[in-house]
Amino acid sequence: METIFTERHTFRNSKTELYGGELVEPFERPSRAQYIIDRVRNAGLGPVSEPDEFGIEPIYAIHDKGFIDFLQVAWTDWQSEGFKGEAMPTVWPARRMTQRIPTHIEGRLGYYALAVETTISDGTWEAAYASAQVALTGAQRLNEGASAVFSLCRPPGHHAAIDMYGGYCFINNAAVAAQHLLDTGRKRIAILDVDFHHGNGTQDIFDTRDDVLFISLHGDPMDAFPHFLGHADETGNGAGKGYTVNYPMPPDTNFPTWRAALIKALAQIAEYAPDALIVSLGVDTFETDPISFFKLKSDDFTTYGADIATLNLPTLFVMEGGYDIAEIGVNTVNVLQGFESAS
Ligand code: OKP
Ligand code: ZN
Repeated sequence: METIFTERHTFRNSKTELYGGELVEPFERPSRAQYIIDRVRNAGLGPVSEPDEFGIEPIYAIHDKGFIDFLQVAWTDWQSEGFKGEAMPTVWPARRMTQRIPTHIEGRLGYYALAVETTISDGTWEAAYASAQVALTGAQRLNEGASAVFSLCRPPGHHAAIDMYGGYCFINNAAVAAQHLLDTGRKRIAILDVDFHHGNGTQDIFDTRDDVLFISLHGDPMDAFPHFLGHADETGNGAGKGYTVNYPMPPDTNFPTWRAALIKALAQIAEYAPDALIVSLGVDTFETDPISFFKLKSDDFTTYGADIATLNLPTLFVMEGGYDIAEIGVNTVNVLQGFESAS
């Protein structure tokens, strides 16, 4: 399987994350991608290629223009205020307040942020943009006839909504890739999100659409980030009714329980009969992940990679989360090798 990767992910190197009331080194850090690419190479998964250039239009095709233009200037606008730390909001358009977009950078940060842990810092836009190009290149490889591709995206994307960033995400890489596949001739795409966290951004983007089936397995939002989306009764709206499926699961969920949800999800994807599958691949379901609460073991990732292969669909794996950094490479490549061994 080919991997698409660029060192430009290192432009995203924020120094701070607000966690437990303290500013700590971010869990989402450059060494994550380094561990994954090292394992891809050492395991002999296949060739590693640089992304091609698709420009900004495929990003505007998914996200609000004002939001994307904000991301490009947020860091310089923040610096112009003379602030010493990295950019983060302190105020939100909360219940019964207006949804007008303020002029001041602090107001715009609150308008476009869905969470405060994720700072905007020097190079954030450049890395997020490159990450989207990595996803687009993977999608284009499917168009060129590849049966499976790994887009090693960083920063991740599945929390990025139409006009909101947060949860370490800025541009929704999986959604941008899905739209590219639709715009180049495919009729139906399924997105299977196996990251520990609910893919609220992807759900938001495709909520009212029937050309993308979105299925997510994740920690119950009553107990886990993003807390305000991902309940089982969210099934899509309008034309999209029935094309969003959520499997929230409680703390300490083990592999047999998780896999039972996966098997249901795979049956629903088969029933939908998409032209391609995108897997939002987060390995923060691992038992020792520092910010998650599922109990998957390294071998389980191999097993479920093989399960996904039974769909026999052109498949694009898009990297999302995973924060037990020492094991992130092994767990990620286990999914891809499990998939290949069953293909
Ligand atoms: C991004 B991705 C835990 C706080 C978690 C943000 C998590 C973002 C996860 N107490 N804060 O889905 O892996
Ligand atoms: Zn996650």
